[in-house]
Amino acid sequence: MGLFLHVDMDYFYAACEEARHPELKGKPLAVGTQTIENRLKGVVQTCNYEARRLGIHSAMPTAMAFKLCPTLNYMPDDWKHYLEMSGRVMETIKSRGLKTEVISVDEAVMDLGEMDYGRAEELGNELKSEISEKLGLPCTIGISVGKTYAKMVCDASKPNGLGVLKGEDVKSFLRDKEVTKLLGIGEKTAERLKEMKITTIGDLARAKPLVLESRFGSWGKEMYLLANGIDNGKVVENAAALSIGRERTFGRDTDDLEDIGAMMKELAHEVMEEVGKQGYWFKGIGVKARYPDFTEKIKNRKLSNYTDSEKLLYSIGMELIKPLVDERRVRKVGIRVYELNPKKGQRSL
Ligand code: TTP
Ligand code: MG
Repeated sequence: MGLFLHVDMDYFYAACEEARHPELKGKPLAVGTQTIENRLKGVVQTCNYEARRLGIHSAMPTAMAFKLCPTLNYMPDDWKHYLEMSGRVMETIKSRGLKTEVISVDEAVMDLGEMDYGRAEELGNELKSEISEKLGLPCTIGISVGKTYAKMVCDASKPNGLGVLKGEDVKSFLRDKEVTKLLGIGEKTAERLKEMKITTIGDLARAKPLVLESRFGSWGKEMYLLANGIDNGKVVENAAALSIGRERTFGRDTDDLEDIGAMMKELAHEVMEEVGKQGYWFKGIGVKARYPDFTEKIKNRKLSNYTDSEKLLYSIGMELIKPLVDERRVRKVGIRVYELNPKKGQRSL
């Protein structure tokens, strides 16, 4: 089995703020959805580890965060800056010329092929120092025999760590963890598994694959294999580069179509700013709704022709999102464009 290397930036938005405002380092800091003046009305997007030690975390109302830490340092979301930093991080990671998938603004995974553990660890350390020296940002790296395991060992090594999980250790690493720690298993699936007396990944590994398949379809078989140390996940090159999107959390959960419309308008505008800057036509439109229980639904539509119309993006985005919020509160919405085609004379993909 080949090796995979997963990179996840530590407390990313807040780390970007620390990098350009070093005086913020070493003290609790949160980045939130609202301006400084309205800081008590929003939610925490992320916070540094000093703040986490006080119990503050992503998605917590900022009012609560300030209760936990009245001297909390606060910065308003500056996504343009974080996106720019993200681009520079990804450039550094891709500079090795290995097959790389950008997973989110602060996460990427690389296929290391037949590289051995020693060389993989060396590469991990090189990337960590390069990202730290060039950009002043900390990150954590996980290396393992599967895409999922590399991410899991990365999570387990945070912050500022480098974890290597060898093939022979995967099963014992997984055994006592709760099923929700296995990527893709959310609260709902966990509950259904619990009814089958499966609570740990070890339980899942011992379950009957046919029973799992009958309950959960092909995903049932996949989770059984994952629990048994078999990870068939592939690195899909440039997945994120092929779409441009924005998503944002509401100050409080809402099912008000007016609020949602206003947010979608803002997000569509931001997407088009970026699309315009990079010079693309687009053909695909996708929306996403995240609910208070952190489950998500997405909807996509392919247009018959390429376009660069913000108005069209917004109106189709609204059409797609409406059924997703029908009588359900949402915590976060997102909109993205894909199937991009570079305009003439501008930079190509
Ligand atoms: P994460 O990688 O989940 O979190 P993080 O990088 O802040 O912290 P760490 O990885 O060390 O645990 O998310 C990346 C960025 O995405 C995060 O910096 C801010 C943003 N984000 C939100 O805006 N809202 C959220 O609820 C979460 C979880 C993240
Ligand atoms: Mg992160």
